Amino acid sequence: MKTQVVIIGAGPAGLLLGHLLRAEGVDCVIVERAAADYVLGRIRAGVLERTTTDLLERLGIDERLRREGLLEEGFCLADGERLIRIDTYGLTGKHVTVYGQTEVTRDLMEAAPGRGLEIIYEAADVALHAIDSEAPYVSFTKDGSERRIDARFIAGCDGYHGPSRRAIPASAAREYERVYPFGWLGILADVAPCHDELIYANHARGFALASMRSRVRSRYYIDVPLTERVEDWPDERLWDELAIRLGPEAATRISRGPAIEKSIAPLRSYVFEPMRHGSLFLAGDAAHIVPPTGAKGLNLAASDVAYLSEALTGYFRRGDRDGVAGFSAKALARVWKAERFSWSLTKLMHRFPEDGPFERQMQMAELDYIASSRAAQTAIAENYVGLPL
Ligand code: RFL
Ligand code: PHB
Repeated sequence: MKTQVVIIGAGPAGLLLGHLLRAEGVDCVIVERAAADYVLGRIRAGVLERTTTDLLERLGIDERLRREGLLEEGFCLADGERLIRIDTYGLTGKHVTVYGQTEVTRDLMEAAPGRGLEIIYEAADVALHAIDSEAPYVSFTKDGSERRIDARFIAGCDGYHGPSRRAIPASAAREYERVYPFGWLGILADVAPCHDELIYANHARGFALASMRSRVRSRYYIDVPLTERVEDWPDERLWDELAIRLGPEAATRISRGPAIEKSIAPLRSYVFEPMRHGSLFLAGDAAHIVPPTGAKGLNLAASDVAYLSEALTGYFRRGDRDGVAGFSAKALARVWKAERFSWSLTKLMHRFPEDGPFERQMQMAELDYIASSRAAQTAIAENYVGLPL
């Protein structure tokens, strides 16, 4: 089999890239290790930037998003007692949209057949070959038989654990990493959210986030040491802890219910440079990870593939090699700014084991400053709604 671009991974990055390329008449095939249902079962991101929703609108895959997505005009930071509202819409003129990654993925999957986007699920032993040449190929096993797809380019959209990044020789790359000493324990429940906007709280006992998927489905998180397990947190213990950390105002409005999903995700900042090697491009979590505190991971995957589809379209439609050559630098400039924002919000809102009373006072002073400064609120708001492409 031969195509123009083989995309590895059918997460948000791979699916969006596939649709963007098909919309421009570029041939591509997506090869995914997991089954479609498994991909849909992962509960992850919940907040979409305008850049991401604009892409879905451009593709015309936004009908359900417009109907079911919740337009958020602001969010809150909490210091254990009060809520500090960041009026993102008033400060930037932009909303973010609450619409789960699961729903984005489902919409992109369902639109694929009608747009000539082929997705091969349950592909085992996916391997990349000849990425230094102009004729790379991908091999895999499907239903017991060996298969091979030849292409001009490979797009590695296979997340943090996929094979694409590892195909790049270490001598040609540089990695930057910060691993955090805690994880986020998340709970999804069919209860009304405690507040109509998200609340990120820094309480003396630790971090908490009140988020949602809809007006009847809530998503909450607390930070926990990496030694803890989900079994250590029966629902009632988790609801009690959330009520304390989110502060008195939110606590009175928390509705409790059984967990539909509960899991612990480790936090990491990670950047791999460059995002292109020969005929291989990396996009999304394959190239970088942010801690979830700024809600940037999925949105960065979307901006990466917006840049990449532009570069690849230029190459195939106009023979333009500059876009391809400039992709990595362009994408990384935006990635590093999102890394900075996610890292600084993580530092502001979490307690680190090495922190003492001084660091706690610094966090409280910074929150107090944010509460009183329109300039500080604007800086947070413009990063939260997403920097321009
Ligand atoms: P994904 O979603 O990991 O998809 C990669 C796909 O590649 C497949 N794959 C392979 N395919 C073929 N062969 C192989 N050998 C393969 N190995 C892997 C995988 O099966 C998978 O289908 O990466 P992608 O597309 O780059 O998307 C990135 C986002 O998923 C991620 O950044 C976000 O979920 C991060 N994130 C959030 N991002 C936001 O923008 N806003 C949020 O509110 C937000 N909240 C979150 C988050 C991530 C979280 N966790 C669990 C890490 C909250 C949490 C708790
Ligand atoms: C979520 O709803 O899962 C969510 C929201 C905001 C974040 C991270 C996760 O910053």
